[in-house]
Amino acid sequence: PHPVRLADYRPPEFLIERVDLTFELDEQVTTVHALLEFSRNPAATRGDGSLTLDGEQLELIELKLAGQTLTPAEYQLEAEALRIHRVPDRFQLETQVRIHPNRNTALEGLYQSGPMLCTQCEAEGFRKITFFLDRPDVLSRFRTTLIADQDRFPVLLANGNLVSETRLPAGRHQVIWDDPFPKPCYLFALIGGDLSVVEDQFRTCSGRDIGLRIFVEPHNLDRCGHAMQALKKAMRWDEERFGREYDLDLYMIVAVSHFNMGAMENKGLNVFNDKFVLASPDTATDEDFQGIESVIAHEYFHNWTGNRITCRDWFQLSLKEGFTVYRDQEFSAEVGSRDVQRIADARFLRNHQFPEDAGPMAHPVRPDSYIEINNFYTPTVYNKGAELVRMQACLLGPELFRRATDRYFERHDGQAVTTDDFVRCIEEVSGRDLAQFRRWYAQAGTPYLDIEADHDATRHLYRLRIRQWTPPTPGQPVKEPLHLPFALGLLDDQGRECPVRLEGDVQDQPAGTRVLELRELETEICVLGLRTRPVPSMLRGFSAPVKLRYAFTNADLIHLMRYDRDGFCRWDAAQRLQERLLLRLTQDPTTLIPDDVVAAFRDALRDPATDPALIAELLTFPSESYLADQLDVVDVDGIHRAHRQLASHLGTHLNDDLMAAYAHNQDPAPTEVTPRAIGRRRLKNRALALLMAVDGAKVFNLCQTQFETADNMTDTLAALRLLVDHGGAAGDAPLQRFYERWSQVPLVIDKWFSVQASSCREGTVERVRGLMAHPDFSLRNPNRVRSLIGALCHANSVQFHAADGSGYRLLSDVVLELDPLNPQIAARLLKPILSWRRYDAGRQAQMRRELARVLETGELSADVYEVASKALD
Ligand code: BAL
Ligand code: ZN
Repeated sequence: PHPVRLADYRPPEFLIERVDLTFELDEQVTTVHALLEFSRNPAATRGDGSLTLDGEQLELIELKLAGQTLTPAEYQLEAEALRIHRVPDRFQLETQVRIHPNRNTALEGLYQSGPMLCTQCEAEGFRKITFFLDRPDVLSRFRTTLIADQDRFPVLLANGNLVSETRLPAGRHQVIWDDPFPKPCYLFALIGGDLSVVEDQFRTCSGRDIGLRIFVEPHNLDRCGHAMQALKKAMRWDEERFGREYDLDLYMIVAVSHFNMGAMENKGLNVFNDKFVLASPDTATDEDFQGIESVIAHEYFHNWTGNRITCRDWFQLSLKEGFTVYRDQEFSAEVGSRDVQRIADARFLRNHQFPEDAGPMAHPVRPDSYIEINNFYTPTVYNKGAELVRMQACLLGPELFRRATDRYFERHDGQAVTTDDFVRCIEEVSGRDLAQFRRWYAQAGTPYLDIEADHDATRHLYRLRIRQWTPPTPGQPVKEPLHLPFALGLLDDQGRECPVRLEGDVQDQPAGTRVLELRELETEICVLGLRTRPVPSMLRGFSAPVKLRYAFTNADLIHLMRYDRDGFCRWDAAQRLQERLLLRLTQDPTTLIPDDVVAAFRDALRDPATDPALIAELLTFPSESYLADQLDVVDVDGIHRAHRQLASHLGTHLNDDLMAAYAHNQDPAPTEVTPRAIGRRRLKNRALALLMAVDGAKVFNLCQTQFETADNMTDTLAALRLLVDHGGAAGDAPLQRFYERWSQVPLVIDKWFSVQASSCREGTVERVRGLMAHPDFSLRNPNRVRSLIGALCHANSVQFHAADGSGYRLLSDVVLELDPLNPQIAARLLKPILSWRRYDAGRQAQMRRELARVLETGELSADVYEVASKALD
């Protein structure tokens, strides 16, 4: 397969103004009739007079140009294209093709999910539905006619507004939809099925009433309430915060059980992985509830950032994804806790994006080449992309940033644009030059800030020296300095905020955070008027996605943990203390755990003024995979042992306080999912986990009782995980009971698989192999694959990296079996062995062998080929 390069971008030679599609829907054979109005694009250079359309796995039945059937001599049909040798400047093209939804296991294009038919077209799935210019810069008006058996497919949906519904002979019916907004074909969607609907309404800021509908299979009807509430909140928030009003009269969401991604923002007809729609307290965890709220909001926000303004090409994916993730993070921060949200953002970046930047698939937020675009729906494009938007918002401040986004929406509505166009709006409104900032979009890798400080007690001067550098990444050996906001606070020895006064300040500085800007390789910040040495609180709010290195003393970190007003820095201090200890314990299990550190965690537990959710975060250790990233050679077993050792130490020395926190946060309203109730449950279950790290019948019984009596899934699952991890064979009975209780609810059975696959219990790899033969397991359902194979490979370092290589073998066996079915999911699974270079020689050899085995095997998809070959490069 050949790479596609940003440098080769050319505007499309033809545009398609109108698209009229008629589907005769059937699981086995669907006929797609397309009437397309082409015209030459005046902005493009003229080619050789031919037209090339994208098309894959389409059986061509009819091809007419301007009403005339074309003879085989007039066109050429290739595996992935249809070339018509000669076309005029303006013409109508008519095609008819056959496709086979029930054979579509890749879940791109039109496919069957259980009893339903549904579509997924982003990024390049529309070419599996009909011949088209399948690229995001071709925007067309779509009209869609759906014809199907009335009994099997009573509900027929497509984008836009409903035009008509007609009964047809022989038990069939026809429904016509029209979307007045021009859109790229990746936003096309249709649904056919026997679905029930939950309806509601939303009155927009201008007084228009919008019909809101969530379609699900009938037995799921009572689990849509949370999603509907989230949708209404998101619609209001987008009006208030970004001035964005919804445009169509109808907003539809459909939940499907087979879906590669989380959800898809198709215009007016979002298709969702049912995991991000369906919830009731007995079947969904707090995390699920929060995930639903944020994904519902994310897809809704795409209506403006993605749909009304879309991407010129797929290299610009972060234009819509980075901005939309920023918007959903801000929404979650405002409806929940800003500190806790920011901690979650930072943790995600550290656990997933930083390792990507440090591995063989490292790429800029705006990549400059790809083999398979599906491989670039990544933490870098999404989450680092969101950080770039956030940094620009931080540099401008809220008012100017709002003016800049207003300008962006106004100027580019209805267009397909680039990340550069976005930055230009920021520059124009603010009058700032962001030329250097733009490097963030083009340069891969995580920058380091190496910081040193000294205090001059006679001159009352505090000096910070900051050196920034970015390690090389594949294809980018040399890195340039970046422009970034550095939010700084200084705490005195009583924990009070000091003013950050700099030389040349004309105004008095209030005490508190000051946002400074770094641009140079080395920057010196000289703060005046400090009699005593302060403790620096740096990168407040995680003001830039960088790795900060500074020789904090334990006392500094304890001080920040205790006094910092900035939730991120408080958490970061706790993380640094834990990381330091865990890495020392990894190297030497006899390392002493200092009493003052234990006392700091005790103080956090006892602090009545702190949100329980934040206390839970302070007590949650850096993940084993994050710790692995901090070592030159990963010590899988040492890290796991250190994790258990620290948990057990805290469990022992904080026993009374943990017990008290557990008892105090036994929720009086166990089925409530408010941020407060969620935070209390989180703290309670973190306390339980630390207590369970110490052997003892009393706590084990407590955990068992929680499992048996809990009436919400958060508590049930937290207890089940602990019983399985710590109970050995005693975990089997609860697992069996859980299965029997929930065997009819697939999303809960996903959890049953995942608890077993992520358990640190010996023999997990073998058990996962056994579970692959379980009647409920299927490689054809991505949620199932993620819950079993994904959980083992991505969330269970110690078992997956078993020294005998059994985890790697299982992974490559699955990838090889899955690739012909669903390449997108197969390629994603490979992630944990891409960084093989970071392990010991024995594991390296085993991972390399499995990657080579994958690469050597017959016909690989472009998806898997790209990932595996880059890893071995
Ligand atoms: N556009 C793909 C799914 C999402 O990011 O919303
Ligand atoms: Zn998105």
